[in-house]
Amino acid sequence: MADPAQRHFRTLFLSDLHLGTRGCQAHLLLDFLRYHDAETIFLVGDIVDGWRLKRSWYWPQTHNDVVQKLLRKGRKGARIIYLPGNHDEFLRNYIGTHFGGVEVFEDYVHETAAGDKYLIIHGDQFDIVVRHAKWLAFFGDWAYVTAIQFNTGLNFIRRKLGFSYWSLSAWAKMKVKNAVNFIGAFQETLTNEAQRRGVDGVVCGHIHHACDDDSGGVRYINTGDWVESCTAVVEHQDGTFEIIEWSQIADTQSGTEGDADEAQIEKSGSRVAA
Ligand SMILES: [Mn+2]
Repeated sequence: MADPAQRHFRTLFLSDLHLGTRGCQAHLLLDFLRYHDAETIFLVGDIVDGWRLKRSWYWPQTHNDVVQKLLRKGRKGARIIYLPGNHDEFLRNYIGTHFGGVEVFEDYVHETAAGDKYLIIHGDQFDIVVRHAKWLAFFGDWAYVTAIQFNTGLNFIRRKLGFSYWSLSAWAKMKVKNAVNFIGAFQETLTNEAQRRGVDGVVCGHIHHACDDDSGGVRYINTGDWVESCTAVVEHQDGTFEIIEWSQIADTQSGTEGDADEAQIEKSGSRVAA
């Protein structure tokens, strides 16, 4: 018998789970996955934190359970599409292939039930553009495309040399005054990219800040993360989108002070750079 609380969507978008780090809210995520199903599941990058795991191995049972739960959804018929981010960019070596029923792409154009096209991409590809937006605008499209290639190449070299990913958003968050500017600049850059590719919108992650905004000409949707905000994006059967803030819903469902306190301690315990 179906669980009455079970919700079934056309599409589910998740990003920035950061499995393999203490910051990942795996318990809340497992709870979320228990109640939410979809025909297609997009894993929009930074799902497994390869950078952190390389430094120190952290892989508790709950993180394993998350992977198993996702793979089980795949076996039961869901299409699972994985778009690597900067923290799991080791998977960029596998673009165009699939493993365990999971397909790997650099980015993907998804068509909604309403017939709108959305670019699905993690977003770290544009870090350098976000940082140097004004200069790049001055030099035009050539500089823009070159900058993205440079960004990808630079991080490839850093990885080969054993350095960690230089995180633009972590850098911006350190300079708190710039954080709001940074979020805005990221949104603007991704919105421009969607326009450049002639799609109706973009679904991305990377900056750990959920958002749904169409004021920029195309729709900008950010899935948020499962480190701090515990948010996901769903597409309903009619093609409309919704941000689900699971930490809030889970808190009201459980209704116990203890759970909320525990989640709060976990939250403040370990932050992960986007
Ligand atoms: Mn990221």
